[in-house]
Amino acid sequence: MAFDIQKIRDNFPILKRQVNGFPLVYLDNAATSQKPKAVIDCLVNYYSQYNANIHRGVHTLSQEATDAYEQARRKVQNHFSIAYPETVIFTSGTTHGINLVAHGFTTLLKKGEEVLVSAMEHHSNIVPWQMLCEKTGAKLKVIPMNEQGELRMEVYSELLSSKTRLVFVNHVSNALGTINPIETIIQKAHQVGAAVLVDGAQACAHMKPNLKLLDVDFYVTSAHKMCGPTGVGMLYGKKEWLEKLPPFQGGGEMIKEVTFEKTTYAELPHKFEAGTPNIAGGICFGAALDYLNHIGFDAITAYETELLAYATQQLQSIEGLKIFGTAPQKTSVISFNLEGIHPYDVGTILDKMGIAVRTGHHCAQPIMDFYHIPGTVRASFAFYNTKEEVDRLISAVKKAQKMLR
Ligand code: C6P
Repeated sequence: MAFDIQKIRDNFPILKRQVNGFPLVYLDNAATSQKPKAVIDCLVNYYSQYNANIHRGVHTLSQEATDAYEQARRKVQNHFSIAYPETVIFTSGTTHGINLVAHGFTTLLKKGEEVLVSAMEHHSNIVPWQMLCEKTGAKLKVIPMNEQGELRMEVYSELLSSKTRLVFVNHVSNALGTINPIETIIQKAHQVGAAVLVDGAQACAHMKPNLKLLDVDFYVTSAHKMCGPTGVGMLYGKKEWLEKLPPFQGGGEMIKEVTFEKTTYAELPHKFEAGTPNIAGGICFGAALDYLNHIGFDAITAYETELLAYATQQLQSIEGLKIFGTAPQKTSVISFNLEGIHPYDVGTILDKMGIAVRTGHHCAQPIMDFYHIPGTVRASFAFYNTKEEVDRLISAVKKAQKMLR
């Protein structure tokens, strides 16, 4: 499909909205993406045509829902080049996936062993591991970053040792946009026998990771950042790991047999999918992947790269504006501050002009501490944003600067 931006924008009903008397400019895509009609229709169709619980009923609706849910699992499997469908675990999102793995390692990690986390993680990829270390007595060490917002790979190599059991790192930083060299990170970790969990929450809207090639141990992401519904996501784990980890939650669906004396657990993926899942979410995650693949990730990446270059150049031309996160390998995320002005005030004024950005620490406080700032204004672009919208941002930022100085 040729990249026809107007046609693409027409797929997103929300982009026709007015906010505070202005046409909406939605630049908070890293928080959550907007939803195309294909995904909205998928949700409406599920609830109006075949809403039923899955894996349980013999009746037609239940079978239709089960088939659609399992078909969505296959779509996720194919999209991420995963070898076995049962290694795709549906979760409620990235946070759930990370907590599931961290919980599993309470039985596998020992006192004195080490886990490495990068300095640019979202709190979701810090706090569960801190909790794990508290429970097990393992030690958490930090892979530092440099001023540009890149990981210091030479220090990473020094930190790795025979004591390292796990490394967790994001594929893309939500606050800086940095694309981390996860191929090298995974290879080096494997050389010392450590497993790697990659947080792909911010990557999957911009690229299509091939998990087979990456040889990653665990990969987690959220559907809502990639045009899908909220409350659903994916945990991929290598089969041998998922078989080793204990279940995260107990309940219906995850058992083989229950007696008061002993319970045995179901096979993968059900062992990790206790209770009624987000059925509509899972099915329409599949619809979101179909939609993105129809546009094609080569086209998405090329378009977003151009948009990022244009927005960066325009923002840099504003005197007193500083960009945080200047790594050469970046997705279309720009964090910035205006000298002497609090990011919250900038965000509030932009909203008055119909422009949605995120302000604050972006659930990545260690990054803000590194730069000695309370937070940033973050403009995050998707393939449905335009150069005209960048221009609206630039003129609004200039206006805010004048008003607040
Ligand atoms: N970041 C942002 O505005 P959930 O909430 O589970 O779908 O995703 C959590 C998460 C984990 N890792 C990274 C790198 C993330 O960016 C996020 C979510 C949003 O940056 C909301 S805080």
